[in-house]
Amino acid sequence: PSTSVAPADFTPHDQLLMRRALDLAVLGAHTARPNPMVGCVVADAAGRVVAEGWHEQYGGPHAEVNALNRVPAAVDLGQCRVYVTLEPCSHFGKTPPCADLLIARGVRDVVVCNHDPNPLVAGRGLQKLREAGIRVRTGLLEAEGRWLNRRFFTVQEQNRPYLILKWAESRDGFVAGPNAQPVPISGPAAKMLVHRWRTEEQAIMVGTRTALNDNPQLNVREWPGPNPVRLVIDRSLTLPATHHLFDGAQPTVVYTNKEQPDRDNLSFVTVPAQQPLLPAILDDLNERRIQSVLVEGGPALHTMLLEAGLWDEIRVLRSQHVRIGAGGVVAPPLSLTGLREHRVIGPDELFVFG
Ligand code: AOF
Ligand code: ZN
Repeated sequence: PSTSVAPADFTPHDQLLMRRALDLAVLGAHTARPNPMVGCVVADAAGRVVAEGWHEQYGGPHAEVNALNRVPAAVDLGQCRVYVTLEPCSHFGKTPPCADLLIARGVRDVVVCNHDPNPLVAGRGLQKLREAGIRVRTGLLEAEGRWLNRRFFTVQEQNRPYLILKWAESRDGFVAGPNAQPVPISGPAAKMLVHRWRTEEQAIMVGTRTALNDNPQLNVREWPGPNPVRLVIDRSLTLPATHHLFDGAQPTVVYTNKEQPDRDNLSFVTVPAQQPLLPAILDDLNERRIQSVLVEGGPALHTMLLEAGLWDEIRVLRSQHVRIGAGGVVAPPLSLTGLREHRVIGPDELFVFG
């Protein structure tokens, strides 16, 4: 992410402490969702950290609560500054408002990274603090915070999950061989990375042809972390029931034109043939509170999403040594703009756009 310029009234030490709060927030990566990742640091008048906390668990205490609970009794909170990566909440949700807690505990100085777009908060937390006479400053490392919680912000602001398109292509730009024959493309390090990506998103999606040709498991094997929910499009229910996707090993949602009763870990969502498929899928994912989807292909699904402008990030792994040759399945077209990251991973290159 581009480094946001700190407004003039923030010192390098303020930045350091907010960076620490962002690092703490990340510790909730797999467990806070669909809530945002939030970190909080309490520093004394000399700028020394006296307590830290983060939002560890969905439904559990917020970052501020965890941090304030760890402040030693001898510390005067009126002399401290609280750094929190998200606007303290103002609502009674699963927990009482953090703004009220900060006020009650006598905090006088708060620095915030991002505003909370949640309509239940949306500025009211900051307002509460200011009305209590607390010094409140916002926007420190704003770009970093938005990047960290890009899934949460996308859902709140666009009412759809954050969409990551991922594919691996050969040196000559193919994703599969002639007749859609699966061809191993990425090396072991890139494969490990893809499994890590699977732990980071709530769902993973494939189109019909990929499901049919590759018989993918879409689970996490090479990295510690949770399995994503599997999503597959199978309009006329022609995929073989013996394929891994239907093994019941992981929650799986099938989008189809047909009516089909749910069975263990397998839900069928009927989208009538005349109804646009993508909006129906995104609405369903919203209802399931799925904030992000890793779309692992194939090119037909990717192209459909690209043409609809429905994507936030594209991650391409390009092999430097696998050549498929004429007649393969061509990778989706990619204009080489908006390159955010380029990395070498063993025999593969990673290009991230978005
Ligand atoms: C904070 N600090 O650490 C977090 C906040 O259902 P609840 O009560 O847990 O509220 C969830 C909402 O609270 C979430 O959607 C977001 O707006 C805010 N998250 N706020 O003050 C935190 N995680
Ligand atoms: Zn809160």
